[in-house]
Amino acid sequence: MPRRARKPGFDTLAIHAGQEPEGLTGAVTVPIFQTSTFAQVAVGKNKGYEYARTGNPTRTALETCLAALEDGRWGLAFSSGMAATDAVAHLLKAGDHVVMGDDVYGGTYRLFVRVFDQLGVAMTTVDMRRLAGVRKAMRKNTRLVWIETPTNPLLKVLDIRALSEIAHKGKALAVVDNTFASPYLQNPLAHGADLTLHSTTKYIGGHSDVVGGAIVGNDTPLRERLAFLQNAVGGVPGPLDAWLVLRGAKTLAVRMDRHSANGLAIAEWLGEHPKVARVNYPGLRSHPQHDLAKRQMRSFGGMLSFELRSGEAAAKRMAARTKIFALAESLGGVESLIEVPLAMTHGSVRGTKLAPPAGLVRLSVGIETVHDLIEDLAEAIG
Ligand code: P1T
Repeated sequence: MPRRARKPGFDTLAIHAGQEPEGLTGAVTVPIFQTSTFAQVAVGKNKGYEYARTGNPTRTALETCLAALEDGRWGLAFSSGMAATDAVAHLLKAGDHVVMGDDVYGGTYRLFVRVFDQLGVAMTTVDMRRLAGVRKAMRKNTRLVWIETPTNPLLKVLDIRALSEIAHKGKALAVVDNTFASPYLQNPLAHGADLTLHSTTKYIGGHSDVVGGAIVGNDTPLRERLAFLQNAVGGVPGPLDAWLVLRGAKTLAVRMDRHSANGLAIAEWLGEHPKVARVNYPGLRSHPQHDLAKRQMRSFGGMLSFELRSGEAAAKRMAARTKIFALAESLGGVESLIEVPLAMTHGSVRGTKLAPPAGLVRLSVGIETVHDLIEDLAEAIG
């Protein structure tokens, strides 16, 4: 991209960062370098790539683009959000301690309590809306503070700046799982976080056709450690998957605007429905952290959750009845999805203090015509 005095805008970066026309043919779209290895010029001399687990030009384009979108110095792409989370967890060693929010994606919690716990890494979960509780949870050996915001599935909004300060005071890394917001709505590095992490399966990919993950940061030694883990552990995306995520990223801004508009309209509609007991959406004035969300986020996205007055059985009935909203795990695609977290995405927190209400319904509001979505929900609520 030509150098300019003013930094290019988000939409321009999404389409051009790391994506110069290809040198040999001028192809405007980054090619899918579907190769596992690269011929070397001489022993010890190559053209920047040697083996595709270590690096692949399609993946490099994606990593450069994601770094630009999060306004970070570097990006690393992984084969899934969990592979990215695993790389961060591998920065820890036996005897270290993690402080994590008490409402996170079930798989994130599971990785720490079922895998890293076995390796000697302890964890405390705490309601991160209360900073005093977070300070109390910090120990001498706390090396990681895991901040997912907005949270999955209760849409709590956490103060990235304040939590990063607490982490840094205790010499711990502040890592934000930015999956629900996407880089278009929230840039955690600008609020003091050390790393921002994504399941690119969700909004960045945007079309429910690929699984991927990413980490973006500014600190160079941290990049070296994570790039080492990316290669040593090997959870890398293949070239086609990297390309699909990169293609999704190009339209992230326009999609997020529509997700946010549809999300707000549906949250407001649900909020007035007589059968709905409560709606969790950061864009509603009634959300307890609405002011913080306005400071920290550009808009509020397409994720929301709610409870029906008549409880769990009614929630499950409703989730099975929608016609446009597909009953499915995952989120962030152009099509709307509905699910019951405790029975689906958050089964691994069942029986713990992290368990969401059994009757909680979660929506990933897509970019379809909003009246059709509201009609679908109205008929399913009955
Ligand atoms: O599925 P994967 O790409 O490995 O990403 C894991 C992940 C990480 N962080 C958050 C906030 C997530 O929501 C997820 C995956 N979540 C779902 C599949 C879901 O339906 O909530």
